[in-house]
Amino acid sequence: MAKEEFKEPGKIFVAGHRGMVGSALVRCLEQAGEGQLLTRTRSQLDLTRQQEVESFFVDEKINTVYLAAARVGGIKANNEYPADFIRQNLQIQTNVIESAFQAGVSRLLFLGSSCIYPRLADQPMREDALMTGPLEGTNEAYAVAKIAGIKMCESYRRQHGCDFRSAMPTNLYGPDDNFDLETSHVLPALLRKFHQATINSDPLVRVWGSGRPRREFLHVDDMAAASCHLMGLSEERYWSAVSERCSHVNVGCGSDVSIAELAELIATVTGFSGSIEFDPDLPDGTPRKLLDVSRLESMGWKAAITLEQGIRQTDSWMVEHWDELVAE
Ligand code: GFB
Repeated sequence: MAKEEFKEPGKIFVAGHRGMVGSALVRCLEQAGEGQLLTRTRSQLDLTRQQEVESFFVDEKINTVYLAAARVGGIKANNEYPADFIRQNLQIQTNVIESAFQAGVSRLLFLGSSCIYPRLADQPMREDALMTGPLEGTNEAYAVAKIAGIKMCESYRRQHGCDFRSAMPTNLYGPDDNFDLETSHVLPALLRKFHQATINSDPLVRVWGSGRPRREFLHVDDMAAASCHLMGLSEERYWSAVSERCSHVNVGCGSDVSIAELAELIATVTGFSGSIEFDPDLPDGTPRKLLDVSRLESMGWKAAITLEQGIRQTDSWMVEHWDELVAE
């Protein structure tokens, strides 16, 4: 596809627009005011159904795709439902990538996760650490699906010349996150637990695991901005900054905190003054997961929202939606 043609982003399909990342992408693209946004709810278009997805792409003449639809969850959900995580993610991404190719989509961004890297990868983790060692057991099924997505994009480029790119975000959080205590990630879970404990005047909050694992957290609006930035780069600029067999770009803020430090920060933001206890019977997962973001920075993008700002903003969002959250 000629680059001149791409200057008009045309119809932009955001797959997964009701999720935390998809809704942030919609906000970001609306603000940029380029192209015509196209979204579909799950009941309108089931992305796990190949035939439906193929017909949708043929009918809609889509030019650009942000592939943010995925089955996601925290450490417990990943550990308990590995079959669902591997099957649904492989189906969604295979259907969307193949249909995008068949329908002549000009540019696609596949979104993955930092759990693609080996459990004990050198820190910070560079893109070329991919497939250099065994994965973390609690999310191996999800990680394998995401690695397959990156390799599909690379294979379609090598065989068909497609401009299919990949971004690998670190642990994300923000508005529209999942606040369910069983299936969520740590940051929304702790916001909810500490807020509830403050309302109830509870003396104690229990935090899963040892508190020692370290995680890097990025606000979802930063993730959306980075995604739009990567998609705005010319074909030449993107592919000269990556390589054909290592084409994904890490998206993070470049620093991490321990789960114990995160809990302290969330206690402060929510006004909790009781004590914090750790529960070593629950899994820690990977000891550390900090991304090397030098590739992204060399492509001209840097995170803007600090962890404290992001947590305060997400806390306000949660408090505003509290009645809906506790009713679910
Ligand atoms: O956010 P989280 O579930 O994801 O857990 P991962 C991070 C750390 O926080 C773990 C601890 O060490 C948890 O034991 N933690 C403490 C808690 N309290 C809680 C709590 O109440 N809820 C949760 N969920 N954790 C996921 C992967 O791994 O990260 C996915 O399973 C994906 O595949 C995602 O990659 C970004 O960072 O451990």
